[in-house]
Amino acid sequence: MIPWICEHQTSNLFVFGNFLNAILLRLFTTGAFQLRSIFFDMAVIMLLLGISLIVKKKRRNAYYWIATFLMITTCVTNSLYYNYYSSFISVSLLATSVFVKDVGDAVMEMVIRPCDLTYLWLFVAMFVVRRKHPEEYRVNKMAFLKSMAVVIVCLGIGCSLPPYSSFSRLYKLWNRTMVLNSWGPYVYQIDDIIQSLKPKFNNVFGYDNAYKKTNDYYNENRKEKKNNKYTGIFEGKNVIAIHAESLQAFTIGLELNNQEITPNLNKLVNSGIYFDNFYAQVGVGTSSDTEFTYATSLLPSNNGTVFVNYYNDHFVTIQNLLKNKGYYVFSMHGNVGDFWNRKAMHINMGYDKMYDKSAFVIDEEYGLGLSDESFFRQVVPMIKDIKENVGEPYYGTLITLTNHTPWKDVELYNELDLSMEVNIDGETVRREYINNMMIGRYLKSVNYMDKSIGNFINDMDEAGLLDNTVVIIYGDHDARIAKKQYDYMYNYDFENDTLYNEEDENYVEFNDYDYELNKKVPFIIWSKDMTSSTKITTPMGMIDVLPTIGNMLNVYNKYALGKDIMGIKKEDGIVVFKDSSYITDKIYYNAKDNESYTISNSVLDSDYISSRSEYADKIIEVSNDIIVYDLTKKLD
Ligand code: GP9
Ligand code: MN
Repeated sequence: MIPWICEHQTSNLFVFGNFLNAILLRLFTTGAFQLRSIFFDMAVIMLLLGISLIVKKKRRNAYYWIATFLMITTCVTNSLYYNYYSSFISVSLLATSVFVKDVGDAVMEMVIRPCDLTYLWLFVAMFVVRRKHPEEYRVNKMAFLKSMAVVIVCLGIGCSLPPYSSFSRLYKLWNRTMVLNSWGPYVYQIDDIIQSLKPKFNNVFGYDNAYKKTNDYYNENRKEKKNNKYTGIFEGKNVIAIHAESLQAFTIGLELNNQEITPNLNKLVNSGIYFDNFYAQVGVGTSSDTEFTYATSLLPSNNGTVFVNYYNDHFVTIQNLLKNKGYYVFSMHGNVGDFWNRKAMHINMGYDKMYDKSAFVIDEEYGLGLSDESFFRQVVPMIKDIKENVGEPYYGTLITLTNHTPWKDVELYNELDLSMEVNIDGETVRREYINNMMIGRYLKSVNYMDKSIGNFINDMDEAGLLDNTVVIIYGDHDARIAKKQYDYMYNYDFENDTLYNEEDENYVEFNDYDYELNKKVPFIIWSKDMTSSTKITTPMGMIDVLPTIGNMLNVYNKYALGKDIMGIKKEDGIVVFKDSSYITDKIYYNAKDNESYTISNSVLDSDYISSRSEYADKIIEVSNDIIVYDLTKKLD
């Protein structure tokens, strides 16, 4: 291809060398390979080659060296970083002083493998070729146009190849490994730079207007702190908050085959405070959106994710509020620390320390990484060490991992059998039912997570770590299981091994609204000394957690957009989702179709929907402006 464009030896080496390095990077890191990605490698290389053909000849040399340096640096840094973090580097991390300190330490500790330096061969080769072929290059417009034609063809072929879901991953950028596998290292790094710099441009336009609207909102809606019988009930206690991956509320209390799916959580529900009308309010940021909303009582960002794009913003968080009351605040998670950019964002949220994958012995891996059972087993002595050597009170967030979709290897960690034996005309017949379906795998994985949490609670008790301690458990979002899986689970006809239809008396309707309402996640507050159970049925969102547990811990965030659920009436609860839909105790309002679904048969005032829709739009706008324009600092 290159001779068709130009006869330069340097150009040939530039294209071949950078293309080979990109292949080597995949080989020395993920080992994965998607055909589409090499077309994107070639597109970037040919774009840079084309530019070299119209750069003035006295700058041509410098251009080649700079372009080659950037391409080789992309490969070397990602190869090094992957070896240490099993993920790929981001310029956004380098922008935080904390990260530079960490990466400084990390680089010192990193074992630099020989393969991490192989990419440097291209420097040597470029040097030799430039010495042997110092011929001057004239500007070659035709060759430039031919290069651009190759770029367009490569982009076209790349985009025409699967997986097509990868376009959203470019925007979300939550799983860097998937993005690099799908788009190649050069497009990955360009995307990372864009995603990291995007917030800086947002700040330039619309700031004053956003500040005025937000300031007016708080002046008109200033909520003085109101006490109630729950105020300060946990003040000064240790807090362990379990971020339960993809745990949905329908699993609580569920029995199949006379087997409880969540026997341990059921015990906590039946002896603690259980919010059974609780919803996550996530956007593209899923887990990280929940962490953000839980900590700040703000809704996730409308553009990008806070953890990746606004990790440097100033927020009032429960972590900082408790730190100001003398708490030691930590987070623990068995995945790499920069997944969702947590390493940078957790420090910014106020955690004193994030214990990520590198803090654990990776002795058992399922799904995304360290198994929950091993994670929780290792966490107990770590908390004991904190108690003894750092002191109390402490607040710890424990983020689980195993129950992450798609639960493909669930049989490796849970033998729970969800097939059913039925007696038909005196003969016992076994029906597979949901046993091998996605929803069956999910329930087996939830059962495993429940067992892991049950073991954790017991181990903590045996270690004397439940005294003076509150345990909070919340599902971080729904498990993204298709509606038809639920239809099957609720409408399976065991006798005839088929599904009931709508005429059958046993048919259970599970419509689109039921599917949305089914996305509830559990929210449990429990402590060893609780003597009775309390069930709260007020509609509650993740945004209400900070005001609710903050009141119990006696901390207050005046910028919280949520409500202390213990201080409002059931009819005042409202859960606003990112598309402006919302749930109250009476309706589910679907903003997309401007349709409402009745939850309880009540007569609605004429402005019931319009007033709540206005409220929903307002808190979405205020949340987004605070994030995009980093307004908390200014409001303060
Ligand atoms: C990743 C884990 C899962 O470490 O928290 O993130 P999710 O895919 O649920 O956002
Ligand atoms: Mn999650």
